[in-house]
Amino acid sequence: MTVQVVSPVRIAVVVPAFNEARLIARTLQAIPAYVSHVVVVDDASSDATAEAARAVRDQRVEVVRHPENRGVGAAIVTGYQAAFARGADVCAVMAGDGQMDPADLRKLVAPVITGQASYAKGDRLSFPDARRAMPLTRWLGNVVLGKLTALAAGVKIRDSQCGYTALSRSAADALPLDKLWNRYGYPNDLLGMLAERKLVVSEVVVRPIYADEESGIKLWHALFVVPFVLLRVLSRRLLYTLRWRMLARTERRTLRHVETAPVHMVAPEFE
Ligand SMILES: Nc1nc2c(ncn2[C@@H]2O[C@H](COP(=O)(O)OP(=O)(O)OP(=O)(O)O)[C@@H](O)[C@H]2O)c(=O)[nH]1
Ligand SMILES: [Mg+2]
Repeated sequence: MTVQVVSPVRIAVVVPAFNEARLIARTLQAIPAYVSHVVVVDDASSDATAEAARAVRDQRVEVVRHPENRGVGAAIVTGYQAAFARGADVCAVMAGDGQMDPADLRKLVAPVITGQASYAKGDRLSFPDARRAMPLTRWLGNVVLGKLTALAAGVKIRDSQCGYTALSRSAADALPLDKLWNRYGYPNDLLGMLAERKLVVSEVVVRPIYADEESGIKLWHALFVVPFVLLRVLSRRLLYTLRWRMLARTERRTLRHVETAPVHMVAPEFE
């Protein structure tokens, strides 16, 4: 008789946190029990974010602190590295300001666990009555940036700016995460990297939560920073396509050369 041992999928959650002492405990306490590991990345907060996270006294929670503020993108990469090094199969990201509904986590990680997608991304814009659940400027900005990101990266995506995501270990291994855009704009850069490598991205409808948190996003991020990242994504994509075309042409030429070259059918020792 053969005994098959099936090990459970290990789901980790990365929580980027910058000055979230007020909301971090509430965020961590709501993380579902099936999550095996939680990495809080305190990005040199000037408040007691790290202490508040440790005070939750949850054995799953590990707090990593950047000595200097490096940005939310860099914090997430630090979190991915720690989570995958601890053996996670799938790593989700939940912000430290309680804006992600833990009830949505299960359906977010599902396509990654089943192998249907390498990356799953929350889509708040398709949530019923999203327009009213989100502040008008956020909703409008997200609609526009979603469309621009879909064009620049060549990926079918609606809510490019949603930070509620899940990434597979194999996709993390395939991506140059050390080159990811460090600050706001990182989700657009990441989508570009995934699309370039033809890794499947799926969107999952999640509930938008806007309550008593404070946003670090400013208008100039939407007007200048994200568009700059999108130009970067687009130029990388064009370069990548060009390189492949040139490679394919060189290969075709080599093949033609081989086909037209005289073929020696007689082995040298019989000549
Ligand atoms: N580690 C780290 N986290 C950051 C930094 N800036 C923001 N964050 C965290 O990233 C998460 C999202 O940041 P927000 O500024 O709320 O942005 P958002 O939630 O995408 O945007 P809103 O829809 O406006 O709330 C929060 O948990 C922040 O604490 C940073 O410089 N470093
Ligand atoms: Mg927020």
